[in-house]
Amino acid sequence: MTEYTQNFLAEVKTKNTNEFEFLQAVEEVVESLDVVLQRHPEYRSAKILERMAEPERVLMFRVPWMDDQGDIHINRGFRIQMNSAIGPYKGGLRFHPSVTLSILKFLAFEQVFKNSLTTLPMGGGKGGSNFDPKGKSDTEVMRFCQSFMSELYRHIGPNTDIPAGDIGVGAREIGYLFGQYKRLHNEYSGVLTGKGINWGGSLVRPEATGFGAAYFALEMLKTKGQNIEGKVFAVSGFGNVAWGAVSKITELGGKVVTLSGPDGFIYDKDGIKGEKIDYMLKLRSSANDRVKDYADEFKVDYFSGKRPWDVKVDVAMPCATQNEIETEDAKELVKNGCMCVCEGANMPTSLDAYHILREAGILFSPGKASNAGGVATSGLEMSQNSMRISWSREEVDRQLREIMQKIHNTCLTTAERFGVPGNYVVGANIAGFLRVADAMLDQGLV
Ligand code: NDP
Ligand code: 2IT
Repeated sequence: MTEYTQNFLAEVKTKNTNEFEFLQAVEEVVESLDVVLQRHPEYRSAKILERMAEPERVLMFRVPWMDDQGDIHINRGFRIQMNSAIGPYKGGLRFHPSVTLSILKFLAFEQVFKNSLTTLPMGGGKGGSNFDPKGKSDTEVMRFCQSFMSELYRHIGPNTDIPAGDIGVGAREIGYLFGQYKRLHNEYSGVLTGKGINWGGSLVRPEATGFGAAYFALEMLKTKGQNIEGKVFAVSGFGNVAWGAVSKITELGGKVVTLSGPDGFIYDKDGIKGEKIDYMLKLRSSANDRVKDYADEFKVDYFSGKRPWDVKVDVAMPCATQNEIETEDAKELVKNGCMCVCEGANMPTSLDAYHILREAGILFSPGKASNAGGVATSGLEMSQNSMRISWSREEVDRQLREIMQKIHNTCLTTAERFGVPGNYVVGANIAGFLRVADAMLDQGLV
């Protein structure tokens, strides 16, 4: 790293002590940007990087709600409005007990680069709460969402900030949030994406992140003259992203043999297909958060407290959460001859693990490129809302696939242009950065 970026990182660390996830995300990006900052002194003098590491606005608020027994609970709500240089803030909401300011800042930071890569007009944001949806009734989730939106509504809007789903936030939560926004604002608009198909949602949005990741993996394999057909995949998680990924990989002729949850992982040697894919939806909506139920239902192997990365596969697709592939996991993947790691989740690979995979020459795509299909399809939902039309399933899927192919090519051509051919991480970081940086230069000191 150059002295400039070392100093920059030291300052970010001082300003954001203990925000480990945020610092990890910034460090990963900065590792890639040295070469750009050397070639472009104008970005250095305009302090573009320093500005990008500071959110435009951070909202933090109280979310009081009442459970079914009449007891009162207080959660913490957040919205990080990170960067609006290329469009209104856009990014999901996460409801999970692990949510902290650091986690949402890392996600918002990543979102800025990801949204830029889609080429659609979307800035970056993220939000959520430490609310735990596990074991809550429908009415409790509704009351929580209504309370959350009672504060958030004044800070968002279809041209200001457009939230969507993430861990713990799916169609049900988006419905309750939308209902409350409409009531408070007296306005029917595309203020959220991931809406129900009868009331402004887009076809393919529920599947889009996983579909997009599978399309991206296909493009990666093609660079080695390979295909998805006949390949064996390890997928982690069992939520929205994992479900879309398993569906598309299976459709393209691949075989997915694992799923995981906070409790452990399952190994299904025959592949997860047909009714087993439908069962994933039941697992997710059960609010039990146990993947063991799959093993009991289909009589397959279950490994308690373990991650699926020591299974011998061709492609690994982490689709659960951040830092779920660590040093030892990466070594296992290398040892077992895995040829490709395609991130479906956000930052599922730790920095050290990434360096191990990179040194071993494994194809590796960062989530900000390979999981961009979700937010890209949110962008398509926004376009449909603005035009007051809805496109067919085939049309949305066609545009999604085209966007994923374009992101793939952008990563590779940018990596090549900056002297690191085949490095998707550097390609994604630089290409995502350039579009935002140029817009910031154009817009003056804001
Ligand atoms: P879901 O809530 O649908 O699924 C996440 C699942 O993973 C939950 O069941 C969760 O269980 C489980 N999980 C959490 N931590 C772990 C862990 N350590 N090991 C195994 N399983 C775990 O969320 P999504 O599928 O939407 O999100 C998954 C990932 O994809 C996240 O990183 C998210 O940021 C990213 N993403 C999501 C997009 C979207 O459109 N939804 C778009 C792009 C990226 P539990 O709640 O018990 O922890
Ligand atoms: O991480 C992500 O890209 C998302 N959770 C989706 C964001 C969105 O606005 O659709």
